[in-house]
Amino acid sequence: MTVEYKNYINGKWVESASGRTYENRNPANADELIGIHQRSNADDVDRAMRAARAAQKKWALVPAPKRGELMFRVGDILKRRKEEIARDMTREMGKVIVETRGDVQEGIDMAFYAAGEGRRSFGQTVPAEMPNKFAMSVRMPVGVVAAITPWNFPVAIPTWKSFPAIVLGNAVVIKPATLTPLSVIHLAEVFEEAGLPAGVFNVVTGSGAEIGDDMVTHKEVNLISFTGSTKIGTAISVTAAKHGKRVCLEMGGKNAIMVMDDAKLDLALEGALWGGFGTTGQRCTATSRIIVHKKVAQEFTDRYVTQAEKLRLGSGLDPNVDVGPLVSEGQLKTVHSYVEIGKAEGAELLTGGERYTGPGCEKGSFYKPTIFYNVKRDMRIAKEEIFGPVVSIIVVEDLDEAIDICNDTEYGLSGAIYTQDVNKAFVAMRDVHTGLFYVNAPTIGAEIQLPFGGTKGTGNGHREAGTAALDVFCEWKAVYVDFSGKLQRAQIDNFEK
Ligand code: UN1
Repeated sequence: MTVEYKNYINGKWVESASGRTYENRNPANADELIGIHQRSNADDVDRAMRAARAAQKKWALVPAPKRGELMFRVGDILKRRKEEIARDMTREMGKVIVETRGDVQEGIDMAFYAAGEGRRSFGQTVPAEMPNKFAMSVRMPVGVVAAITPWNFPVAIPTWKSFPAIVLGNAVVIKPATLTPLSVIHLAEVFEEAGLPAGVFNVVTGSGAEIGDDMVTHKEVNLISFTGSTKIGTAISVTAAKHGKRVCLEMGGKNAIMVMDDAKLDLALEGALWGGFGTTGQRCTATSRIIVHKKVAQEFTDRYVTQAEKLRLGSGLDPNVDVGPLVSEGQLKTVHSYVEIGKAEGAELLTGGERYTGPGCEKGSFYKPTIFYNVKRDMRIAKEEIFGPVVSIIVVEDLDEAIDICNDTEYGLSGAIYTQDVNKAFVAMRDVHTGLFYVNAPTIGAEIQLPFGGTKGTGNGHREAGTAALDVFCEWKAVYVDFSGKLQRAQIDNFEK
């Protein structure tokens, strides 16, 4: 029997105001209906936002260590439910089970990390310039956070946005990606079991086209935290500016691995395989360009193609499968259109470049791991985010050219170098203009205790995770306490004679 999942508003599971719903199907098998979800409209968003505002006022008064304790419980419950949530995630978005387990694990890590902030959330105390005066800064919650999250990390990214926000005294209304609502429904169940007060975490499912604007412009919203495409993020930024809302954006990437002539090739190949085809290439951090030194280009490429062709495609629930389907038919069309563009631009298609319909994959959105060679820096496949299993190999003369090409994109999320030369590694670390950088590891694999995000078109200067998250989800308040019993004029009374 098909389960109908509800919205979660003010601690209650409720139908959408319009009563409309939509289907959630398995991208590995279009015949499999996973569940029915609410198709929300502006009224649902309004209810959720008002509930969040009322709840936030009380939640902010709960001592932060208590809020942190609740987050420890959330982490424990997620640990207990890890396998079940991972399996549902594989069913709704396709990536292989080891990866969906990793996705939930990233949420568990974030729960324990954010929980600790309940007893930290450091501010500053500084000397005051007047006698008998005290100066300090304290962190204040921002208020109501509207989180708009993508389908590629259906648990991890919602936890990056909601866990620190909640420990820091905010309330959250989240709209998960249309394609992956179930993972966020599970998060709401976890919060419910952990005993989070009603209204602090709310889920409104539905399409961005229908409720995206309401999520951004609602009068109760103080901050919008968005992860998704640069096109939508930019539009959100413009709308938010008009409505005076704070915005934290994580958008696209066009990440490169640079393979130098002294690199350990086995290691670089393994990294390029994982970075390029892990999550079927659907990570913001995915390796979509390999910039390889001419001396090793041929050997690297030959071996890369051989290894890519050995990857096993199929249902992500099968433990022998390496690469799951793309998330949807729409995504498959986009990916394929880029393959056509690459061919038309004159890049050499070495492998892949077409849908895969092998045994067990007839009814899914599978696409063969695809490698282009002889890609030039100004080709569209070298510049635009594809978000699929398509890797472009660019051959270079030396490190300088590699770094130059690595930086020659409108994005700045992640970069990597494979080399045994510490000097080259440090030069690249300094000169590659990205928010994440890896030495002898691929472009994917960030850990939650460091800031996550990128430069240029990838973001708007903010970072998620790590201590950087505190600055997104808090306002600073500078507090001066004058215990002199008289008026002391700053910058004047301590200098005027
Ligand atoms: C994303 O690609 O949207 O660093 C997030 C990584 C993961 C997170 C990726 N920890 O690849």
